[in-house]
Amino acid sequence: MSKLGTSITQFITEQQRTYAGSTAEMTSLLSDIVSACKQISHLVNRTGIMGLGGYAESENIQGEVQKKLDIITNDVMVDHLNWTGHFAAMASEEIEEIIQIPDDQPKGQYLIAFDPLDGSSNIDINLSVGTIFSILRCPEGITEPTVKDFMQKGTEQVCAGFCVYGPSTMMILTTGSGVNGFTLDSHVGEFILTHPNMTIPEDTAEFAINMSNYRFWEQPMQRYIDECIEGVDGSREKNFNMRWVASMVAEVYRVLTRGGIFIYPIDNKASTQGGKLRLMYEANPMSFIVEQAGGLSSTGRERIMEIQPEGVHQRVPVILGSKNEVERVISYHKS
Ligand code: P6P
Repeated sequence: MSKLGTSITQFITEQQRTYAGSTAEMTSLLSDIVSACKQISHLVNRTGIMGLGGYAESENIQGEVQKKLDIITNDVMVDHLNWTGHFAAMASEEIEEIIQIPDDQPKGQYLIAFDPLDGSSNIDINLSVGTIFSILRCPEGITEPTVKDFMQKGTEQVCAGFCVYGPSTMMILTTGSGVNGFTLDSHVGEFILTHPNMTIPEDTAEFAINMSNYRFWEQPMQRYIDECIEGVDGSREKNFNMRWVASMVAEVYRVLTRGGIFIYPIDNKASTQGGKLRLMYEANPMSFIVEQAGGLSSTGRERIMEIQPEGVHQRVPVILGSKNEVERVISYHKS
C-alpha cells in the first residue's frame, strides 16, 4: 500500500478548503505545532536515556517545582513557534508573563496558550503526559499584546488540541468542525488520521476523580460520587468503574474514546485558588474539544467556555465528559 492513510497535513489542508473559518495560515500554524509535538514526543520517549527525568531547581507561577522536562518542552514550543509569523504573543503554564515575539521576527494574527507538558509528575513513573494548546485571534490592531488581549472566553477559540505521549503518540484536534484523532507513525514521522469524527457517548458508568480529596469537596460533589459508589444498591441502579491517571490528557482521551466523566472539583484546599486546573490552557481547550465531540464541560455552576477570564493562570473547577452525566452533576449543584 503506497499511501499510509491521510496525513494530518493533508487532512488540515482539505479541511481548510471546506470550512470558511479555516485559512491557509491556520494550516501552516498547525503544522508548526505538530512539529513541536513530534520533538516533545521524541524527548519524552528518551527521558531515561537522555537523563531528562527529575526536578529542576526552579518553581513555576503556580508555585509548583518544575520538572526538567517542563522547562525543556516549554522551550521547544517557544522555539518552534516564535519565528513562524503566525502569533502575536504566547502564554505558557511554565512562564508567569506573556511571551512576546522577538523584535526581529514577524508577528501574526493569532495568540496561543499552552501547557507544554501536562501531567509531568507522571514522567518519572512512565505514565502518559501531554501537550495542550488553545488558539485565539489577536484583537484587531494590537501589535504588542498584553494579558488583557488573552482575556477571551473559551467560545472565542478558533482551534484547540492536545498531544498525548502514551503507548502511542496521538494528536487530537478541533477547529470547530468536530474532533479528529491522529496517530504518530514514528517510522515515517507523520501523524496519520486514525480516529475520524470522535464522539463521546451520552451516558457512562465510569468516573475519574482524585478520591483522596473527598473530605474537601462541596456537598453536591460528595452526593454524586456517593451515588456512583452505591452502584446497583443505590439510586443510580448501576455499578460504576473508576479511573484516575493524574494526567488530564490521558483522561480526556479515554473519555473521547469510550465516554466517561472527568472531574477536578473545587475543594476547600484550593477554594482560594478557584480550583486546580487552569482555564486558559487546560480547561478551555479541553472543553472546546469535548463539546465538539458531543459532550459537556462545566464548573458545576456555569459552562466553562462562557467564563470571562481574569488572569492567564486562572484556575477553575472542571466537570467534563458524557452529556447526561455532566447534566446530572450540574443539577445537583443547582438543587
Ligand atoms: P492530582 C497534572 O498535574 C494536572 O494538572 C492534570 O493533568 C491532572 O488531571 C491533575 O493535575 C492531577 O491532579 O491532584 O491528582 O495530582
